[in-house]
Amino acid sequence: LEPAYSFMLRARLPGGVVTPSQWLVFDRLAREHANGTLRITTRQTFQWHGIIKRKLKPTIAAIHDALASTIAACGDVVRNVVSTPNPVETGAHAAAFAWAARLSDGLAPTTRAYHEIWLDGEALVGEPEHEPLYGATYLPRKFKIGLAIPPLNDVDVFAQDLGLIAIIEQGELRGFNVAVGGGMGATHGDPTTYPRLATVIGFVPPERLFVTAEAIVAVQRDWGNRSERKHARLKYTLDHRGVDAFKAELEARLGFALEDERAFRFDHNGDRYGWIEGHDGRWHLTLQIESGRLADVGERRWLTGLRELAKVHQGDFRLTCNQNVIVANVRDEDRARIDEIVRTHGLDGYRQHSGIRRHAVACVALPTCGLAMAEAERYLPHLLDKVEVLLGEHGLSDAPVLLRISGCPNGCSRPYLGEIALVGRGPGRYDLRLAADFSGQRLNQVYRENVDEDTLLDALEPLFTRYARERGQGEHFGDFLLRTGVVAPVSSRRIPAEV
Ligand code: SRM
Ligand code: SF4
Repeated sequence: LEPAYSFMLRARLPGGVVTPSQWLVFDRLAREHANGTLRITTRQTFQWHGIIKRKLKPTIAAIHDALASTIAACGDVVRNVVSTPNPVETGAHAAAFAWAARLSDGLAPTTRAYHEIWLDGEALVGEPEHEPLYGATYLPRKFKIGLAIPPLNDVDVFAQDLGLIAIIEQGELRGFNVAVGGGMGATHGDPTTYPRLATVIGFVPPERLFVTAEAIVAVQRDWGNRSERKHARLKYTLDHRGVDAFKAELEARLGFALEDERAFRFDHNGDRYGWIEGHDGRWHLTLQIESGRLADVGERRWLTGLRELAKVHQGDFRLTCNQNVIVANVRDEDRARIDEIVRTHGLDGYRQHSGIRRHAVACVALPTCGLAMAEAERYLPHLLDKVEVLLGEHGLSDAPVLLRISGCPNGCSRPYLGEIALVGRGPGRYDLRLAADFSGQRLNQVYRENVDEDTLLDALEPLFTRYARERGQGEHFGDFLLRTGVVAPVSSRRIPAEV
């Protein structure tokens, strides 16, 4: 008798776009094949947990029949390309999003093996397949691409191997600043691994974007470290070979030089909750889904609520990199009905949430993640309850503070970009990191190492006291900690996971 192994499946959903009919399929799979929950990830897609082995194939087939896929959602390939989740704000936003979809399609593996194994496709016999970009040995490691449209950095563009910053002038998409070498993952106790922010190396007009992205992936394919997996991401290639050498190689392969980077400014890297109106008069409603977990628990009937929305919604859904969902492209006359479903299923909690709760992100961690050292998603609500008490005592309940928690240093919630971050060390113990900025452009630093909950709350309390008294007008918590010297400034775009 074989043990009842269970698996996690992840869809590939470029830009996080989901149609209502796809939603209904994904929801059914969650209830019939998985653990009764749908999990929105920090890369704008869905995960299903707890799928037992014999249900894997029918689940993948159903995802395929819904015109989605799981191909290249994992592995040493270009992963799900993320894009600002509200691309309909102006016509130029829609054009930028179309580029994200083009990159996702054009840089995906072309293998038919996936179809043969999972979809009962034609058997592959004879000559080995030719992968034009990936070759026989694929990439040294995963490769992540994200596209942001200033002033919103809601994809954390500097955490991507390849970050693209859309430059929109007079309502026209002029092109993209190109940033390379972002990444979060690190290993405790190994200072040769570290989170790193991507470096902007230039600008390309739209018609040169695809070839540039493809060439960047190809240089990493050829230059990336294939003997030490911990150093195989593009960030290490750049630091080992030098950004200038990388750029020179890229331009030599392209046959043209990148233009000088264009000016841009990011305000924040969170989501905008509630309704906003798009350029074409359609409306978009962002709902907060704590840790991205859609489940029915008590008053919160979020899985059912989204299912009911999918039954009536005429537009589409957009998953965000902060694990939330946008009910997008709603006609004005349909808003009341949407609001009613949202209210009756407890999906409007964000209205009452404190500033810190609205900006909290947690990775999955226990019980499903085999790499977790500490709790994250399951611990977040309890931690927030306690931190909120401290903030409330100082009149800071509405202060927007960016909190991120990861169960280990791999950094799936992008914790190194949290103004306050907890990175798991062991059961109930975390590194407390502080003083990233509010827009995903500065890494935080270790403030207390390997501490339990009491110690980290004791460490935060006096900082909240000072922040309440001494902060400047509109000054964010992370900036305040840096200005007042609680955390020392670092000049580098990369810092060891532990200092
Ligand atoms: Fe991640 C591995 C969950 C986004 C860095 N990540 C894992 C695995 C698959 C554990 C494993 O390898 O056994 C986790 C599955 C847990 C579970 O039970 O579901 C996992 N990662 C996630 C998700 C679901 C976190 C979430 O709470 O939403 C995110 C799924 C993204 C997606 O839809 O594709 C997720 N992971 C990220 C991000 C954030 C991002 O991409 O914006 C990062 C940091 C950025 C980066 O890659 O540098 C991230 N995950 C990692 C790493 C460290 C990679 C490294 O370079 O060191 C690992 C471990 C590994 O690859 O060996 C990892
Ligand atoms: Fe698992 Fe670590 Fe990623 Fe959290 S950060 S999901 S614990 S691999």
